Amino acid sequence: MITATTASTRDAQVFDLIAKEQHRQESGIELIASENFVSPAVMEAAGSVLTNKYAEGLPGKRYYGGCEVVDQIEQLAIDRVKELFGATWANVQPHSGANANTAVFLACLQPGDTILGFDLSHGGHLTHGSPVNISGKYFRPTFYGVERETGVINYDKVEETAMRERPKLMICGASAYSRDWDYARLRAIADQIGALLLADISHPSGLIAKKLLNDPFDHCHIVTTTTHKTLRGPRGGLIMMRNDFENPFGIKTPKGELRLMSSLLDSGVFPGTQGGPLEHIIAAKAVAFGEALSDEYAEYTQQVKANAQAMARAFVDRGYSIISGGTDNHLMLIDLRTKGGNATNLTGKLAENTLIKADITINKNMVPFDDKSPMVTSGMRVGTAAMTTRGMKESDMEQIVVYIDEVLMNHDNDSRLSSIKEEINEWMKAFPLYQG
Ligand code: DSN
Repeated sequence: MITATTASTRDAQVFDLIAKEQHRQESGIELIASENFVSPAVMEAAGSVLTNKYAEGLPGKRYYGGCEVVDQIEQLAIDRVKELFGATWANVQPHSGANANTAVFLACLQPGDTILGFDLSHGGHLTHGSPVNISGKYFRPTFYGVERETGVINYDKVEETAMRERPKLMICGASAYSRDWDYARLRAIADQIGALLLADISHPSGLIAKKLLNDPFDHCHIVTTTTHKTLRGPRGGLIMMRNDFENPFGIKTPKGELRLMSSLLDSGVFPGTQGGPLEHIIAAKAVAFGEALSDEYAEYTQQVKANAQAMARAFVDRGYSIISGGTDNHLMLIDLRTKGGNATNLTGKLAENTLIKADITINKNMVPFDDKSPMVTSGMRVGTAAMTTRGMKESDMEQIVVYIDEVLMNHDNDSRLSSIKEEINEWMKAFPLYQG
């Protein structure tokens, strides 16, 4: 029998550290654009007995017995996410966004095939062809980027690159791009060269679900996302399609029929790139998708967007330069070189290391055409998903920018930084995270 943990049998080393992390999350300002805070129900499902179960396969088609209950849970997650995005097919098993993308590559590409993605140094993602990732090692990566003058993607240039490079798969989506995407234009480009189009909507997926941004599903053959950013679920990934279709690669079933893309993608996840699905995390995804179907979540996403716009205005008012001049979604990328000139010598690294002293968490980020290395950078990326979950509104975003500016302008004044930290810790008590 496994007995319940008591105060005396508890693994203090681990649980004291978890308590410290909870305190860190509760007492600081969290602006990492890819982070959010999940509900207690999501955490309860993620910490449930479902972690004990092996369930390789799909609902109704498993390689293990005893899957009657997890089948129902996984089916619930699939049904809810299909309703949320208006999709007709979903695989909720990818352990992460990176795994979701790798499964798509395995389903659609052969080693050496050409892919075209958004340049990482312009705001793209590691898994869209970076030479240090499997996507750039096993395939031939080519890239498009933003214009130096505007910070915005020029779709005519994307077309030129696609026509020249003839990728088999085009990828749109980013981790640091604050503007919406023209999915219809990208599909028109993909159709000219017979490429498949993948949208990785990991960052703005919550805003897309609530129709606050363009809908990729009618234009992109395949859509991937993480579940833990604006979608506010447990850490994980998923793959979806609105319209399934026969694979263009001639891969047939034993009966000689062309396999559907959904079947290739399912195989890309398991057995292609993963083993047993994390049914506890899939249950937590189901809970989060249920929450995301609510009116309350729709209001939350509207507030995320309104907060990002208020924050962008506040940065501009204080002399900071935002790449592309503003934001359509939940995040923005700030070029620190324009603030304070050489007198402050601000870099992303200095900003990240100084802001954390005041309990403000951001990440340093390359800006397009950056003259500094990825470990230093000229930029910082911030997003509003997490602080909006804590109940913050537009005026709070302005206050956050006041604090950030104050910290950066006093980066060599430790006593000023520690008094700002105290003020912030006190202020955060007005936005409780996990009551009780
Ligand atoms: N690490 C995520 C982000 O911060 O955007 C992307 O994988």
